[in-house]
This record gives sequence, C-alpha cells and structure tokens, in this order.
Amino acid sequence: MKSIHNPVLPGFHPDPSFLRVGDDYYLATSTFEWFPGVQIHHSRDLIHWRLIGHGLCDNVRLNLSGVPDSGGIWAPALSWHDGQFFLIYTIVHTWSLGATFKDTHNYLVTSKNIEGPWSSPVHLNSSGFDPSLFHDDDGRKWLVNMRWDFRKNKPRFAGIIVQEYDPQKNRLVGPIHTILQKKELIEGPHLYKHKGTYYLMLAQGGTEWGHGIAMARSKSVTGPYEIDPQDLVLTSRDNPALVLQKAGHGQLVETPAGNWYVSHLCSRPVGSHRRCILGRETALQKVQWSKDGWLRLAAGGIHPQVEVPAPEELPWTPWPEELRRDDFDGEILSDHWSSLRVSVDETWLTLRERPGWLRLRGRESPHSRHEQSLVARRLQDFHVVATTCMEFGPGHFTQMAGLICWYDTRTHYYLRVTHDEVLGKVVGIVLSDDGGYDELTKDQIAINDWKHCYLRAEIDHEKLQFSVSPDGASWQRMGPVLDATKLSDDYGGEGLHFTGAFIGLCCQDLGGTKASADFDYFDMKQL
Ligand code: 6LW
Repeated sequence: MKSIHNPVLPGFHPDPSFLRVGDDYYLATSTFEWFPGVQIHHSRDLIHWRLIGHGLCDNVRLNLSGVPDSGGIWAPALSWHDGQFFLIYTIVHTWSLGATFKDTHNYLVTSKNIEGPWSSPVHLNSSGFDPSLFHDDDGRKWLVNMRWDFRKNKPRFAGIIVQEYDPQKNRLVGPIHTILQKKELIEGPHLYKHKGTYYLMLAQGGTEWGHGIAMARSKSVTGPYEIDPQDLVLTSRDNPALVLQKAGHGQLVETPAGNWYVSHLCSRPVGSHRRCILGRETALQKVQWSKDGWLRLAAGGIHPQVEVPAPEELPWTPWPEELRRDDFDGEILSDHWSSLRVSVDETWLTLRERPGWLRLRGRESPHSRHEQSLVARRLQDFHVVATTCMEFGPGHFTQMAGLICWYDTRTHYYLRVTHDEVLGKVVGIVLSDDGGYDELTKDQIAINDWKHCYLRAEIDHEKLQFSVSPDGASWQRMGPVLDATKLSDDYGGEGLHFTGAFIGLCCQDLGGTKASADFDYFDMKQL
C-alpha cells in the first residue's frame, strides 16, 4: 500500500491551501514577511511534492517594506474555475500591543497558468483575514473570511462573514452575512458544496497547541449553519505525545476516484521547552463522509497520522531531488531562496558581477524592517549543517557579513565578519534574543591573514554550534552551543510568531557606503 508520509512539506509551510485541477494537486502556503510571496507546491500522487513557484514575485504586485515580523502575507486560498486559477491572500500591515489593530487587506490575483504570470491584485475587503473564494455550481462566487474586531471588551474574532463576489465588476457586491460565531475562536474558513449541502470548514482554537478543524453545514450558502455535533474533526490538543502537534487549518480535496483528503498545518516540538524549530508545516489526512453527512478521519478518531494511505489510483510520480547546495553559477537566484519584505534586485544582490559568486551589497541592520541584504533558506530538517565560503574586506565596524540563523528581526544568531579598531578583521557571533542585542566578544578571533572565511552552522535539534575555517578543511568551533529552539514561534514575547527558522547569508553596511561581500556557495546538508 502506498503511503503519504507527513509532514509532506517539512519546515515553515503554514496555512496550506489545497487544490486539485485534473490530475494535478497544489498546496499554497503563507510566507509572511518573506519574499517572494505565497509558495506553491505541486504533486501528482499526494506523496511527492515539488516547489513550482510563487504567486507574488515582484515589488509592484507585492511590497512588504515595513510590515511587522509575522505580518505580511497570511493564509493564501487557491481555487480554480473555468480555466482560471484564483489566488486570494491577506496582507497584514499592523501589529499593535494587546493585538488591537491589525489592518488586514484581502486581495485576489488570477492566472490561466499556476506558474503565472498572475494578474495585478484586486483589493476585495479589509475586514479580517483568511479569505477564501467559493465557486458555487449556479455560477455565483462567494468570499468568506473571518472578521476582526479591535474594540475594547469585544472578542477579536467576530465571526465568519460571507459576501458575493462579482467577477464582471471585479468586486464584492450585496450584503455581508455573518454566518457563524462560536465561543472558541474560528478562522481559516473554506466553503464547499457536497451532495447539495454547503459545508463550512474552519480552523478552531487558534493556530497553536489548541488548534483543530471544525465543520458546520447549511442548505443555503448564507446560512443558517448547523454545527457539527462532534466538536472537532481533527486536533492534537488533547495528546501532547502525538508527533504532529498544533494540527488544524484544513482544506478539502476529492480525487477523481472519490477519495477525500484534507490538508492541515502541524508542528513538531523539540527539546524540554517543546519548541517547534521547523515552524508550522503541512500535512495531509485521509477523510471520509459519515452516514449522517459529516466529515471524519478515515483512520478513525480525531488525531493526525504520520503515515496516511495514499490514493492507490494516482500514478507514483517522484520529482528530481531538491538541490541542497547552491554554487551560485546561474544568473538568477533559485526559487528556494527568500529575501525579507522586498524582492531581490541588482542594487543589492548580483550573480553577474562576479560569475560563480553571490555578491551582497551591505544595507540596513538585522533589526530593520525595510532594506536588508539577506537571503535565506528554510530549515527543513532537525539536523543540518550549513556551510558557506565568503570573501569580505570590511574597513569599519559598521560593515558586517556572514552566515545567519534567523527567526525574525528580534531573534537571530549571526556568525559575522567585521572590522575591529584594535584587532582588524575579526569573526565572531552577534545575536538578538527577543529583541536584545548582544555580542559574544570573548569568542571573537582576528583573521587578518584569511583570504577566505568559511562559515558553518550545525543545528542538531535544540543545539546550534557555529564553526569557522580559513580553508574549508580545518575547522574551529566558534562560541558556545546556542539554543536553536529560540528560533521558533514558541519563543519570544512581544509581537506575532507565525514563521519558522531560516539559515541565510547577509551583509550590512550601516555607514551607507554599500560595502559588498562575496559568497562562493551555500550548502545545507541534512545529517
Ligand atoms: C492565519 C490564521 C492564524 O492566517 O494565523 O492565528 C494566521 N490564526 O489562520 C497566520 O498563520
């Protein structure tokens, strides 16, 4: 029997939106402050997935400059109708203390082809987040989203609303209906029609440890909706021993042979603090309809399974293995890299100026939400070694470059080369721990005679160890073993925490002279 091994998208891939078009299956996931926006993965058998691109790839369609950490793009919803893909997403602009205001703008882009080009964004509404478009069989289209309430003494989650979308006018029309409100917070709504009944699938309980998938149904799209007598279809909230925690935020797909699968997010905690360094990941479960017309896990019960029976009728379709090493031999950066808030461009990143090398021109500090020169890859395994070879001649302490283990602007560990007035060129660790900047000065070493500086980060579950080398052969450890679990949603005070850990390359020039650093390769080996 063929099996789907969860998570199907390991590492930071939250809020999956799941779609089938003919023989092709797609998963779109949230990217928050990372650019390009909305990752799209493709599969033919639900077992093997490959990244095929992003929905939002240029600064004209998407400029996230200044958005808060874990703001930006939330919860994309992919759909398809009549030869056209529809991608709906939220841009979250604001985080304010006490989670009062959010400023959530919902947009639609369309394309004939999943790989784009996508149309210019159409603004739909800004009343809340997690919008999703439902194409009814009578030709009408409906937008559903959660409504946000910022007022004092009011629940922030003010219910699920639905409004008609007119594709000719390119806007929402008619009245707004509040179709469901519950005591527990509900979000991530998706609408379906099955055997003449409208079903509303919801994320319930918040996206953390209490997360789950709930259902409601109605004879009319605008309600009233009857709540599933079984509180949750899927959750891990009652069992901390399950491998897949935080399970929730689902979307449903039917295969041509009538098998049903639901995508959902999940997280795998490590260490005594139970923090999830790979962020919220994407998993699939097999589901079926009960005699009384409710959706249930095919495995029985309510818990997410790691091994799930794959649809036997779909042809085994593996993809070429994803390259973990980048020698920077091309002229454009591969799709696996992400930058912060704005797209990569030749003003700060070039593969052309020195062929075979990635050149980064230094810009703002690692605490900046505007113009950082940083590119990074998701951490997708619990044990990895990331290595790079850098050439960099800093002339001042304001110039830095190196290898960074990143959660967000407030929390990261940075193995960097810089200039010290007394020692000259030095390599050492600087870090930001929940917003607090620190330098591990006693571990810093002078490297004036190193032409190249090889930098290495090994993450082994909760441990992070940096090393350096002048030749890539003889390595010396740099600094103490650091706590890798801080690079997670489960650490940190102020702000939103919805992303995951990345390892990347970066360069700063806080004097504004754009000093550059060159990187020969980046290798992220899974151990
Ligand atoms: C997502 C929403 C949520 O849009 O987190 O807390 C958001 N709830 O469902 C980001 O993943």
